[in-house]
Amino acid sequence: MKNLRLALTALISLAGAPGAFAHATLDHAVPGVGATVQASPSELQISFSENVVAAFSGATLATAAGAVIPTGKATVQASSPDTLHVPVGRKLAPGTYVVNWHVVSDDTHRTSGSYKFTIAP
Ligand SMILES: [Cu+2]
Repeated sequence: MKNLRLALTALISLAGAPGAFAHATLDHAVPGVGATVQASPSELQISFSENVVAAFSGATLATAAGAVIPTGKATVQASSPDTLHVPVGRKLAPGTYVVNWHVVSDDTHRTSGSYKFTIAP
């Protein structure tokens, strides 16, 4: 195990990423975690404690009743590598929505979780 950790540390150092071995946990989001907003968002912005790998990360959106809302491919911008951008496929009606996210962080660890937000014009 020690050799594996050393090998991973070397790989991550080569990739130029921070060497921290912390899992990516949810830091904040837009719309906010548990927040009530007036307008339907055109995208979800989900920020983590670590940088995330877009190719292995994403989020699904559903109504409180479980109806899935189409979302686009998650992207990460170079200027904010800890933030996932997930396009929302259509205008959302008033109500409460559930975001289920999953990410792979720079340290190759996978984490997931969920949060809600409400639209109330
Ligand atoms: Cu980790």
